[in-house]
Amino acid sequence: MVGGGPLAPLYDEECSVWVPAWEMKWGALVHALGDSPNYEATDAIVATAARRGKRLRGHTLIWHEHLPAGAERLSTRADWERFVAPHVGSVAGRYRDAIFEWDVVNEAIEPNDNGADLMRRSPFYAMLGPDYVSEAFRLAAQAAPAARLYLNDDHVYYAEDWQELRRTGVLRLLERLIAAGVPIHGFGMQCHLDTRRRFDERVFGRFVKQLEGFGLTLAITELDVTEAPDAGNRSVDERRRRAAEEVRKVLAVALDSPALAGVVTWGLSDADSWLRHRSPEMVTNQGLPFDDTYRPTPMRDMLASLFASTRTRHPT
Ligand code: 9MR
Repeated sequence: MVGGGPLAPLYDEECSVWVPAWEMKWGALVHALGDSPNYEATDAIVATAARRGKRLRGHTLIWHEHLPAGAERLSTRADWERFVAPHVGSVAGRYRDAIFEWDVVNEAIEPNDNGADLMRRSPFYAMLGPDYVSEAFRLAAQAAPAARLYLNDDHVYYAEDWQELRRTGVLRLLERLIAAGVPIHGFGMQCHLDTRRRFDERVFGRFVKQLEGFGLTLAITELDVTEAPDAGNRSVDERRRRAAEEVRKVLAVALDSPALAGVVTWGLSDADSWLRHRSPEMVTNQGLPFDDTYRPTPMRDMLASLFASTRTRHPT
């Protein structure tokens, strides 16, 4: 959540934590494989955050999207040693004192790729198999020993079977990492919510308890709501209220957990939301705490009242 224009005062007033949604990704730092990284934008973000007294989440060291040109073809351990390990070490190391927590690996789970381990078949998987995750966490811990290190993923909070399978994938991976003594501190739950899905607080509550049982913290890392495809003839006000209610259902359960470490929305204003660009029916989506003219929506008030009413003392 970093930018200028009308958003700048909102970033200041509304947020204690900032996350660059774009600039720290590998493909943003390195245009084509073999180029040296360009840290101009990220250095500027780090400097602004320090000046404004904001803490920075790092997003993300390893992701199968937004790669440098050519990286989709990487497939051997030698490729990992030559390209990926130096990337993780240099970004995490450069910002070791500036970034308090990192999404080290983003979106590692993909049951649709049909692996028995439910993991995504990405170039990283091709290079090291499932061990790429533990390698990445070890490299990040070496380079940034004080940072809290997260596995980040999505679609693990609704009751549908396909989300249950994703929960199983996440829990199995976390279990393996913890058993192997990998330096991991938390699970980041993106929370791209969707009013078309079925929420069951018992199902989600059980998953949160399982994460707690691992001794990990939980962060909500990319909160927003898809509601437009389900909008019917409702007024915009009504649609915003529904989006706020979607947030309430999920966050009430998460905020009840002593493991919850923080909540981050994916952008502040609908005008700048990635959701608006997903399909023609999404161009009027109402899914963030500020509307197109940067006025607060019911979601903003809902978040404020949820935060005010939580009795949990959260660790970060
Ligand atoms: O919102 C982000 C968009 O601006 C970028 O173009 C895109 C590619 O870098 O990434 C979007 O953020 C994604 C996040 O990094 C991971 N989870 C899904 C988000 C939406 O696609």
